[in-house]
Amino acid sequence: MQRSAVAGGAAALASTAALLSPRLLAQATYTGDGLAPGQPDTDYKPVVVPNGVKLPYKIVDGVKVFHLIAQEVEHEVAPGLKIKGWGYNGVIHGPTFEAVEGDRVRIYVTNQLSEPTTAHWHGILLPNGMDGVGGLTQHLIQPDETYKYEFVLRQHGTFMYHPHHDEMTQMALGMMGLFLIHPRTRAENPPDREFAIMLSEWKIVPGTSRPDPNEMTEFNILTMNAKAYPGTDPLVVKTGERVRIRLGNLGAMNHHPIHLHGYQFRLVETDGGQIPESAQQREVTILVPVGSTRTVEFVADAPGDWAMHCHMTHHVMNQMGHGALNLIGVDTDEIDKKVRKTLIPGFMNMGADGMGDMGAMGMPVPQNSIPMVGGQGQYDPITMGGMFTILKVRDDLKSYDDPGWYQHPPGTLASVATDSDLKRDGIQLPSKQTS
Ligand SMILES: [Cu+2]
Repeated sequence: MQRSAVAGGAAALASTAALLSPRLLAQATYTGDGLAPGQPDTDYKPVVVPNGVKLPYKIVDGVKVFHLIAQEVEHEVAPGLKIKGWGYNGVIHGPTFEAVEGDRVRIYVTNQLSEPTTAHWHGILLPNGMDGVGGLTQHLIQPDETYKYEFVLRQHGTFMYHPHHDEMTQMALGMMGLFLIHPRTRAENPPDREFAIMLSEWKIVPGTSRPDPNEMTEFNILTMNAKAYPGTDPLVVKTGERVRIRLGNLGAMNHHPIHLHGYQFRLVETDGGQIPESAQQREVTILVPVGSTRTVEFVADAPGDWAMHCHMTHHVMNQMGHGALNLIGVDTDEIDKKVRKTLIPGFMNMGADGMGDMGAMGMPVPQNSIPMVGGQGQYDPITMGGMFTILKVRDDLKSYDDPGWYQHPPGTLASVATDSDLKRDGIQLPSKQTS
């Protein structure tokens, strides 16, 4: 069907077809050559990808032309930890595609790896031969070869891309990216600030730099856009702005329940499309399953520094928190002395009083590794690392650069209880526990 054929009578067909099949709707709307290339700022407001970059494109005869180059990339996961991974165009994860429904895209993929690869456009409705499944729908892209993919974007939403050859290795080393498609018609009530975050997980043995693709269960680096806290950039918004956060998960094994403090958000979209407003559920945590995207929206009406993180507690720790002995409640002085004397000079056990002190004590860690917990907060160390970031909402912002820590108005900050507080409210303190 050509464009001219759908201009008139397709609306009625489309509305009933949509109930039966989004593909029918898509085909009724955008087939043939595609529409005029959608333009940033005119047809859409670009999405912010914290710590990430967009893939540039040029327009050739009405087609958006992109070029992905698969290659080895050195990447800093957080200060102190650099890895030798695989990515695209010099970055891990790969750069984010941003386009508009109806665009015709032509994507060149050059393979600079030491093994074959392919590119799969995850969640995108396209001709079978463009689907990028090595062996099944195409030949492998051999080292130094360049392949060409071309299709019309028939939908909008949050999608992803990744190799579909030796997935276990290539994705474990970082090869994945986001593919954002804006609606052709701008929404009536568009978000003021839009963010996109890819969730992933890695096994990187402390002191090494090559992610281990053989790991099945014990991932020790959990990332948002390939950064572990304190490497993650904050999401900065002005009070009152409508915020949309697009989350994708291409980790190997784990689903991630992403929790935002201070707000209820609405689940507005999955990779299966928009959710009608009447069906949008309010949540404070959204599970992002492997191979899926979830998009949430809220109005940022509460200023502050609000944590946003995976709620699996082992996913907000960095390398050194995993595999330690459980010594909580044990008097470890004697153990320390004996081990120091006989086995390891300078040995220091970890965690007899809980593990909250492990970020603060400047504990030595192996070269090229990061401590278990995150960074220094405004008041004390933040005992979360990994899949953790901060939503910073401020009344007065001159730019969207990191505004620093939130200054809590008087009377709105938790503080130590005074004797007169305790007396006034009749709080009896228990006698100190002895262990
Ligand atoms: Cu998680």
